[in-house]
Amino acid sequence: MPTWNKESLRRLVQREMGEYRLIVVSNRQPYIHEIIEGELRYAVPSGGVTTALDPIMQECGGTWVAYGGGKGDWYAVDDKNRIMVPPDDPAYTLRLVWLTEEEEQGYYDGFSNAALWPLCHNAYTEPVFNLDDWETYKSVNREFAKQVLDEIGGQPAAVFTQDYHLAMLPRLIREADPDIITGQFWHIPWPNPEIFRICPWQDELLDGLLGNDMLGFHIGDHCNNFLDTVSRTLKSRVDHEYSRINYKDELTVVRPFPISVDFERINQDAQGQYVDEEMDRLTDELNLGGKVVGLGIDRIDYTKGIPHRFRAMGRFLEKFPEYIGKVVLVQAGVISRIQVDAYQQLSAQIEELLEEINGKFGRDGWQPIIYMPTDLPDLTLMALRRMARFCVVSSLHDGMNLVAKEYVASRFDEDGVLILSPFTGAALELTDALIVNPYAIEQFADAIHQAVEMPQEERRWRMVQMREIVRENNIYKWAALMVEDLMQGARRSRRPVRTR
Ligand code: GDG
Repeated sequence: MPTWNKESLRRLVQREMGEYRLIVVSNRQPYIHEIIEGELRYAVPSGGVTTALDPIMQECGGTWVAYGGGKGDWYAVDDKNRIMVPPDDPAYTLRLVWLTEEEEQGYYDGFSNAALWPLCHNAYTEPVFNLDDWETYKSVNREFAKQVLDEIGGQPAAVFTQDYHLAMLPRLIREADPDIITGQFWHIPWPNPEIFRICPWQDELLDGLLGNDMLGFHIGDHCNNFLDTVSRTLKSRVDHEYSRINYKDELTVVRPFPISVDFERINQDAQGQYVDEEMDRLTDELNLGGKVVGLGIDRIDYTKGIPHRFRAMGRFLEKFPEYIGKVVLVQAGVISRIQVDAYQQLSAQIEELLEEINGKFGRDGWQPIIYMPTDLPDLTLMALRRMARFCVVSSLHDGMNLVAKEYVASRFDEDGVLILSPFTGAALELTDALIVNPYAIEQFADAIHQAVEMPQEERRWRMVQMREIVRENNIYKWAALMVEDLMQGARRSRRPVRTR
């Protein structure tokens, strides 16, 4: 089977979708507009969902409906709240939904990020269930549904919803127009029923999600947890063998689709002409000459195990003091969701640990951890990946983790060591990483030691194997298998799909 690429995905979409329009719906927009010094500028927000879907929309066209969160968005769109994107090379339509500050707070900061996010991640942060937030979550889902239906205008369409912000959307769409094909991808883990049942509104959430013809998760464990949750909660027939649910006489198939990255593009970008210059600049600016560089890139989130990583770095230097002054961990990534209490506590904890570890080991202008919590340009992130002898992904729980796959895709030199938490979806594929439990500080410190001392030949063969896997299981394969499953499943189960 040849490797999936842009062209083969485009052919598959044309064949499978026929006259159906593709509508992607997500909370976050792929391009955000701001007014900077009186001028309208756009930026690409960071985060896994947009990183994965934008290249697909660029190939396949269609409409992406999302919340317009940028201060300049209103000035960028037409009277239907639409704009063609990417701004430099338009390929698909972006349609924005406006929310008030109160709506954003209740739906996004509140129910999505203070309730559902901790509920679905085993990171020992207690979910906050607030009735007003829940009501706002539902009313915002209704607003999204209204905009999506207006965009579709009664034409044949397949709506592909993204993530946990929009769990109620599929049911609303199906109730309004049962001919619309509905699929959803849940980008975060799904917990077991024992955990999920603490949600006071679990029945309604599940009812919303079962408005989908197809529901995708990253890995089989999350699919099984979802099937178990439904069978314990709703009156339904759950078929574990074929991984499908019959509820209200409608079928939902539940499938694993491990998400990935655009391997070829990252591999090319890593060889771009400015990357070497940027590596030189960073070496000077951060005083990295002659040092072994370790790297972390994460949204600053309590699921990513950043404090665990810092403590492991401290323990590594305690156990192997010969590396004091010789190894540096660069931690990059944007501060996120700072309106939510748990994120403010995380930021404070990180600052404290930095002070403690850098204070204890730092000397003569050298510090063991360089913390850069800002939105760094892609070029800088790429240069850091290229410079890093090892990259640390220490999530306490993570649906997939694209940072791990991006690191592998950018190492065209077949060098570098990936230290990877077993609690990521990525660990099922990248078995040649050094897999280490982030809670086990001794093993974690030893893994850093092993990464630093690993002979070049071993680094090479491990990296070669991991690159083959990411090259093969790339983002186009993720999209192709899902579109195929969604359209063929709908064709088989509840209605004829119109083809050209
Ligand atoms: C969710 C799931 C799943 C990070 N910091 C910066 C930056 N990034 C980019 C990374 C990567 C993306 O953001 C993060 O993706 P992840 O997969 O690591 O994590 P989540 O945002 O939590 O995503 C996750 C994903 O959805 C996809 O399904 O893998 O499990 O939690 O691309 O490189 N990019 C920029 N500046 C930063 O500071 N520009």
